Amino acid sequence: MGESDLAPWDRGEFERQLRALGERYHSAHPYHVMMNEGRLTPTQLRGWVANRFYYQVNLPLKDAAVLANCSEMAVRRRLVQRMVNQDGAAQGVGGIEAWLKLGEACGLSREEMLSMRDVLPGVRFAVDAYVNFARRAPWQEAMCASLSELFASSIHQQRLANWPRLYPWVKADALEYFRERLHQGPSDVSHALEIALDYFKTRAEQERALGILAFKLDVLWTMADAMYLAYLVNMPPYSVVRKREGQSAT
Ligand code: AHQ
Repeated sequence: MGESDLAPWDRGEFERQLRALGERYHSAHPYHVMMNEGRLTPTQLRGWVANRFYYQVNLPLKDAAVLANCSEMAVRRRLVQRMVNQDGAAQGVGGIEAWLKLGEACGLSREEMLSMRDVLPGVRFAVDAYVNFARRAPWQEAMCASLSELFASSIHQQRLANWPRLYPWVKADALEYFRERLHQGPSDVSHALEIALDYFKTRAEQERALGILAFKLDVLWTMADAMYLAYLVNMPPYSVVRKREGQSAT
């Protein structure tokens, strides 16, 4: 009997199946484990902030792609709000601005982050795969991919709780992005979850939803893999470990 012949999971079991993928969330990746244990050097932390900036600036493009495919006004309204959360309602506010402030507090310049010159090929390919998926998939499938945020609250809480102690050289008020996301994320992800639980009906469709979420978890994991090879293994040619004047590589 193939998957498509199996009876669909009820709503509760379908949600449980989605949440069970959380064990593959990037909080378990060695890069994030080391970050949370205070074991990253300033260069390795800067590398993470500079590379994640590419993910951050692509979130509004991803949400705009979903919006362009979405026929439902109420959902479009939420997608517009997601974009405003990142782009800001005006110059100088919003998630992307908060990420730039985080980078400056870690010793990166705005120009360096905005230039994207630190972005590793593996990070670029993973993020672009996510945006391109959102462009061509049905909007409900693209919303399903955002369900990786089901597992995000703890990783933001860990950063807020630990960075001031583990990375005291990063000004604590620079962690605004994580605070904002803790506030915005849960309603975003519960909205996306309702859409998924309503849209994927048959067992085959539900299994597809699991595959979509697994793809997004792979996007996040692969980003961390690329950073691990470059900034922890120092593997050429992408160990673009920015040697600052007078500083050692670490
Ligand atoms: O800051 C993050 C964010 O705004 C979002 C939106 C959501 C999406 O649409 O895919 N996913 C997401 C995530 C954010 N931060 C990541 C982190 O580790 O700081 C986690 C990431 C996610 O879980 O997908």
